[in-house]
Amino acid sequence: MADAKSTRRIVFTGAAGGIGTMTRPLLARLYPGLVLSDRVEPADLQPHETFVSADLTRPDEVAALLAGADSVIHLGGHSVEGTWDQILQANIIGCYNVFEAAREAGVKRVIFASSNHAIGFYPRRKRIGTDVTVRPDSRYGVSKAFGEALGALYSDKHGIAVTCLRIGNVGPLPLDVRRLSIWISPRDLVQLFQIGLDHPDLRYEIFYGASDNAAGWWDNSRAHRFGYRPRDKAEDHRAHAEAEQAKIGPDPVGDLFQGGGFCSAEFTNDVKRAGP
Ligand code: 15L
Repeated sequence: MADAKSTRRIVFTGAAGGIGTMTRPLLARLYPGLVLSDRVEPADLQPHETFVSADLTRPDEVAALLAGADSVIHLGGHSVEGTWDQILQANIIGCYNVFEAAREAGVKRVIFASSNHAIGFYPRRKRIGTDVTVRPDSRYGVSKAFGEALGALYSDKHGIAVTCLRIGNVGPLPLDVRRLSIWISPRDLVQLFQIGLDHPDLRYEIFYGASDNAAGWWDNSRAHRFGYRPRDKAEDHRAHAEAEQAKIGPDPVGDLFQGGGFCSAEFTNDVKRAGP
């Protein structure tokens, strides 16, 4: 028999995107009440899946989407660097609309997909926790820092349990040497979603979205304290990552910083002044 946990309405924004596509099948098994949302329906929507379209820049559409929701996994938005207007609409206004509609609807939990690009200008040689000052590497990274701040506000002021996941790079394999440090498998990411959706003590947390990576730069002890036990290791795929890296030329700026190419794009500073 389905219990309350499995039937509660959990809204998943950005469901048609890359991360949504990789994690949906795993989540569907755990949470049959999952409602997928995006601007357009995923091409591979399954008969058992529920889909509601919504444009996150439209407060009325977001309010209708979240009516009656228990929790939200908010992945929707622009997932790489973009023009200011793209970032403003999709990631600043869209994110605000989601938190505000969540408050109005009495949503209990929000999981916000932040990104490693909120802290991308930390040098690779530095190990950081989740309590460091943000150092965004792009307008995109700034929008993720904004979402983390918005999450803190809605947690402190309105009592929503908010989990911000500074996601590294999600996929079946680490794509290059940088990703050996920041990679996360889809099933490890789903484990972090589960903590955000179910952990009884959660109020406001930032976790790194990374698997058990020996070359990692991040202290993820907060996630471990909440029970995170990643099952996958980037090192198991080192040969693949190094072979892919050999096809990519050096990036004199990006190679120094955690955010990689997001740091070197549009870069006009002196590298020494920027940090490493
Ligand atoms: C991100 O935040 C992006 O959404 C993703 O497309 C990758 O660029 C990833 O970061 C990364 O840093 O590899």
